[in-house]
Amino acid sequence: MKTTKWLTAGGLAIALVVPGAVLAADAVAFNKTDANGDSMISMDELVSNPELHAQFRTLDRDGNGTLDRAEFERGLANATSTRAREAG
Ligand SMILES: [Ca+2]
Ligand SMILES: [Ca+2]
Repeated sequence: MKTTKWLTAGGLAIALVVPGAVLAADAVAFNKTDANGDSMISMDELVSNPELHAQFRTLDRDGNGTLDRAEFERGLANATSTRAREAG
């Protein structure tokens, strides 16, 4: 089967797949957090993520009271690098 062959083609395929998987994970996190589906994360919706909720005012760069996708993903990146620092 063609798909299976491509997936087992080796290191190059893996190198291409992994960054895409990270982006997809961010998109899934955003959609999961955006409970009402308006493409904005409100403070209420962020209650499910205490780590980002605590930083809400900082992450809301334009001060409009909601996080758009870019603001949310910046928060995710910050949270990830913070965890990496604490682990290392
Ligand atoms: Ca929302
Ligand atoms: Ca905002």
